[in-house]
Amino acid sequence: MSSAASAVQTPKTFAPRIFSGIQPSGGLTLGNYLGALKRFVEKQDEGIETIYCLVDLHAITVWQDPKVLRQQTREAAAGFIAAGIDPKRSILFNQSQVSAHAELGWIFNCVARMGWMSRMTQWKDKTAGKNAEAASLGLFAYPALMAADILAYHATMVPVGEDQRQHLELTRDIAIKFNNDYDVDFFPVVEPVIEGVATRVMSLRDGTKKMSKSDPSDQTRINLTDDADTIAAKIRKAKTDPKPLPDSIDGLKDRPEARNLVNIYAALAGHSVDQVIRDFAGAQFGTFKPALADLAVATLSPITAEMSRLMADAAEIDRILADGADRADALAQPILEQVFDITGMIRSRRKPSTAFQG
Ligand code: AQP
Repeated sequence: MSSAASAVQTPKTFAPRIFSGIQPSGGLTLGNYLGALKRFVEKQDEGIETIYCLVDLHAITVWQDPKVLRQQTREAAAGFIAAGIDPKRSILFNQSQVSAHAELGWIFNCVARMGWMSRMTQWKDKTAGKNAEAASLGLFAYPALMAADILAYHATMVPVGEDQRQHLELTRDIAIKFNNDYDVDFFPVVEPVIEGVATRVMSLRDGTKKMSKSDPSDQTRINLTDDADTIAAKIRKAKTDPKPLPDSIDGLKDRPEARNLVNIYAALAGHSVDQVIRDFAGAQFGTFKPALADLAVATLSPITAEMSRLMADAAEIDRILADGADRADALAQPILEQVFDITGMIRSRRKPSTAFQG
């Protein structure tokens, strides 16, 4: 611990600011939409400052074909805009265009501890049954980069799905350790925003497994690019049990596939799970699944159509990402400069006006 920075006065309160991201490691899924994207739009519409990032540096922690990655990044940007993110009101950009993420990520690699990282369940899940020695160092260090994504903006709230809860706890630990080590009150301790009935949308083929864009089977998920027939077919073939829907939530206990489809319906309709159970009590899946398919198609089709319209103009998407990156950079760079000051890095190429004043 250094006492050099202890004389420095730093802010104790932080203006509300939201940051969140999605990896362009595949096409966006219904899980990404309900667990994250839909709520990103709600937060934007509440008038809070919102920064949304396509985290391409995270995506390459597992192999990505460069051409496909570029395509998926543009497609994800189109998905955000089609779902309601307004690039004028929110900052929308891809991570690699703002170097502060990687630079602060390195600093946090030096703050986070090996033991913290090795306890991350996502690391364990992604290496389970595989040779962990062959996994990239980036995959192991992923949560430190995620902490940098958030803290480079002094973001205070992070809307995410349930699977990211542990990574956000680690972000809090990193902020607290940095503040303690350098005796400053510099980084906010962020609040996870994990809300709604669809914080964990499950696979259509296994109600105990998360719906994931990198699952080898396309039948496990609904993609935002799926057409109406594909959505209906995937829901029709979704795994269920032979019983009808119960007349109370308790009746969904130990029925993960039924629970998942009811949750998806509730999230798409904007109803409570209770309400859905009331409406469909005693119904067979032969009745419920077509109703769910109609609702999913009605919600997703306009988004899919708008995505494909936007995708026809890659240059316009790149322009939007460049503008977002410029605005993100303007917020992150002064914070990063202060981090360099706090940690004792000489910044003699910099204009004195940007130095850390405490
Ligand atoms: N199934 C899900 N239910 C609810 N929320 C979900 N999210 C992802 N899957 C679900 C939320 O979407 C945001 C972006 O996640 P990500 O793409 O950065 O990484 P992830 O959580 O690892 O998502 P995937 O689809 O499983 O990606 P891959 O397969 O590449 O690892 C996060 O807020 C996440 O909680």
